[in-house]
Amino acid sequence: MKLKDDFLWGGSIAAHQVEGAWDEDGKGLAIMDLVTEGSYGQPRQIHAAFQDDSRYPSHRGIDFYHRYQEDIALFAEMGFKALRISVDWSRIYPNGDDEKPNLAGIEFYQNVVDELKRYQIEPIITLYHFEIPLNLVHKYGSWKNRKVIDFYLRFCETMFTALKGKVKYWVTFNEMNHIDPQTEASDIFTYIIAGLKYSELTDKAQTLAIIGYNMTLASCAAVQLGHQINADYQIGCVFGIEPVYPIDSDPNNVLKAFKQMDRDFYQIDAMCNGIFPQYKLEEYRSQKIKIEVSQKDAEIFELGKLDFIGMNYYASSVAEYEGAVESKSALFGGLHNPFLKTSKWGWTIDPVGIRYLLNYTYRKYGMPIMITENGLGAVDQIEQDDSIHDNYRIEYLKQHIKEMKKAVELDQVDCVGYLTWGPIDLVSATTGQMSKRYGFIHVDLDDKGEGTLERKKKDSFYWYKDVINSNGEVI
Ligand code: BGP
Repeated sequence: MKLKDDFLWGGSIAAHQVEGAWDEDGKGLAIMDLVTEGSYGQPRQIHAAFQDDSRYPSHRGIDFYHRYQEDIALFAEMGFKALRISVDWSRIYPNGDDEKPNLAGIEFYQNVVDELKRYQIEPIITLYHFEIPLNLVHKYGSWKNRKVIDFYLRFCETMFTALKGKVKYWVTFNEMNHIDPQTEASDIFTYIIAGLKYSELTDKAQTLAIIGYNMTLASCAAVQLGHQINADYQIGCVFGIEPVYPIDSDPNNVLKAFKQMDRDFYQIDAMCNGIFPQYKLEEYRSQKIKIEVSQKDAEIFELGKLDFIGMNYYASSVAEYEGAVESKSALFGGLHNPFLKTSKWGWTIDPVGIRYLLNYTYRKYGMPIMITENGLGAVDQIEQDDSIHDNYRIEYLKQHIKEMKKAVELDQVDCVGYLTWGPIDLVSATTGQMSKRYGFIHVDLDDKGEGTLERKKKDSFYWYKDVINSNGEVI
């Protein structure tokens, strides 16, 4: 098998990390509008109200809201076949529970999509990428409350209808899998995904389980709704998964690694098999967590099966084991894998992991997979002549694309697209920094939020253009 002729090469961005214009044209407040910048090892602060001496990176983003035409022209110059964007829910329903949508918000996304279509770039629309209206958190308690599912579905219906005939690919949620009682939680992680601080949750395990369940249900209901509005819609859900390796060949450690990786898959099981997995309900029962699957819910799971699985891949990790001194995942600089180097932000660099993840997932479900994010956050330097020699980024992407190709060509995995994270420099989700750069296009903006916002092509820009142009033959 070769990469298909219509293989979706491109990139992914998210509204709160690029748009800026946080209070323009009727947009309401969304959760990330109250999160400050942080840095490696220093978490972003989550504020209840704006503080004068603080900076909130989403407010300016990289000003994609006003510069999307310029940015899309640059993506087109690289030959992009697809761009994944997210719709900020708070632009469409400023409070989440409004009676009517904000037409200016809809118009903005229609314009962005039209601009993409002008260049034959396939829009891939994520309906939830860390952007819940703040009012839904304060008034209803976020995803703990099933009413929020109804508000989410109304928002989905508005977008499915508004972009009908223009958009084929949809994503219901980005990385809901990080919310689970079994997964290591931190304030910023639960906040990014659900607008709630982990440390402030009462009955933590029960709450995380309900949020995970409600989001899974919401995703299935959205798939069903989307298919009713247009049977041709291809609707996926995106997961951020790290392959987990055992520390050694002790069978207990191998089993531990398997279990640790597998716990990130229960929602994919539900969405691909059409039934909320029994083993997860048993696990909940054993922990005194109460989750009931009603007959109505069971029907929603059954009728809302995905068309494709989206995978965000950055790093692998090593499973914890009895007696481990360190106890954090590799994403945060935890258990050391002596075979791998890490990025400046402590994320392991593991190209083979992408092949492993693609194989693991495809063998489980036999469903098309799209790599919806992959990339290296690194510090770039601008030379005197304005050039940016980001060969480390090229090297990272090159090795990952090679392994992805092996998964397709040798292992026969049906991988339908490869989107880099941050084809243009943008605000980091976990640290709020600009200096953690992912782009092929440099944006003149620093960690203090200062700069002209001017765009500049890096060496990787020309390299990726050749990759796309040759459909992955010239890497
Ligand atoms: C993924 C998110 C993205 C993006 C990426 C890189 O988990 O879906 O929104 O931010 O991680 O992370 P960061 O921006 O923290 O470097």
